Amino acid sequence: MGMRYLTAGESHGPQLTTILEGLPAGMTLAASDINEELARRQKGYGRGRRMQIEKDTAEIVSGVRHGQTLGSPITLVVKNNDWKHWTNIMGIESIEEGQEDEIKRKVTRARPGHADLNGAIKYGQRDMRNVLERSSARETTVRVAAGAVAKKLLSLVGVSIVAHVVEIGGVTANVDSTITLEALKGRTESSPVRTADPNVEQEMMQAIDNAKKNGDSIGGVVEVIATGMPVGVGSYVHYDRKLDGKLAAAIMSINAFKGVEIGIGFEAARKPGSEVHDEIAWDQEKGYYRKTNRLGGFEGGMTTGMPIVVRGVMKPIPTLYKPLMSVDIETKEPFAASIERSDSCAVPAAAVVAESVVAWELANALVEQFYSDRFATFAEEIKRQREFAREF
Ligand code: EPS
Repeated sequence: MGMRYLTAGESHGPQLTTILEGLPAGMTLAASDINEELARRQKGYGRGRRMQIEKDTAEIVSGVRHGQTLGSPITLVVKNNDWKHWTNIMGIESIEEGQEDEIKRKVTRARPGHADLNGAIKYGQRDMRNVLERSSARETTVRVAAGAVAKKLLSLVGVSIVAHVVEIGGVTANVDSTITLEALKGRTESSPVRTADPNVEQEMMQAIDNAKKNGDSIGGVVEVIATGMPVGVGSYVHYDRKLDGKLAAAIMSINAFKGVEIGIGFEAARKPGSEVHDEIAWDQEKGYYRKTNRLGGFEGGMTTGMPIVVRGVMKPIPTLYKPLMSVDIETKEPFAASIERSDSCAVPAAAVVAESVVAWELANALVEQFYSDRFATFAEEIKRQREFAREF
């Protein structure tokens, strides 16, 4: 038995919704656990005007009673404040033929790098608003809400997780590898670009300013670190149960993400085996451990008990003030794709999304492996696994 979640909602529709299923009953959960994470996602230098309109908060409308999960589906709702400006354009009821031009804000000009054209062809939509409303990264709001519930579960069983920005527009952070997760959290939370390296913070912000000034956008790299996972979560037995594979898929599922690495990742291609693998050691207190963590917490598709380190690459947002050439699907004429508003950089926000999707996968892997309908029994099983691994 595992967990699953579904999200629904359009960027300028009335609300975003997610339904989470499979969490054990008896876990403490409050709306504030979720709202703190939603606020983190909205922050970050380089965001556009839409984030000033929204103040994302989740309402829990099912699955929780008096602060505890019931074991039934948990439904979370986040209202779009912007909906009030879009009520007619995004209306549910059918409209008269003559009203089309006035009401629909029809999009026939495909923006390069977006889902617009492929989505329009796939669903046979002559109005690409029917695609972009859902392909918008606005959807990540409820993925962060789902991730917040997963993070709560992880925190209650001794797993901590944090994401930070390691690169923006070619400016790279240099973070001491011995930094504790708590210190990393503290530093990133007070940084406008969510980096733990104060020396490059200004430079990153400058890179964002430059991009904005040039009507351009920039991408970057985010890193998620999770500590406290017990040994042996995941599987070497089946390809579709390898936990590192699931994390890779989760990172790649985030809007605008184009690559993923675990541990030293692509660097491993350029090093001999003796500099890639981590030596195994044992001591009374910790049990088995690795002297280094170049493999980022995974061997054989399973956790090693070392910190999990996953990195993701976000491309620059494709909505550009500086136009790229494209084609109008009505006229087939070329045009320069331009826009009204956009984020020039959403990498700091994407770090929170990456943290959330990784948290979900880790929580799900624990629920699958140590399943109980009752949260206390589930937590007890995880504790037993840790003791077993230490004494093995
Ligand atoms: C987005 C376009 C912008 C962003 C949006 C993602 O929205 P709008 O079209 O309303 O200006 O602000 O991000 C969010 C709304 C969000 O919550 O992160 C897009 O096209 O992907």
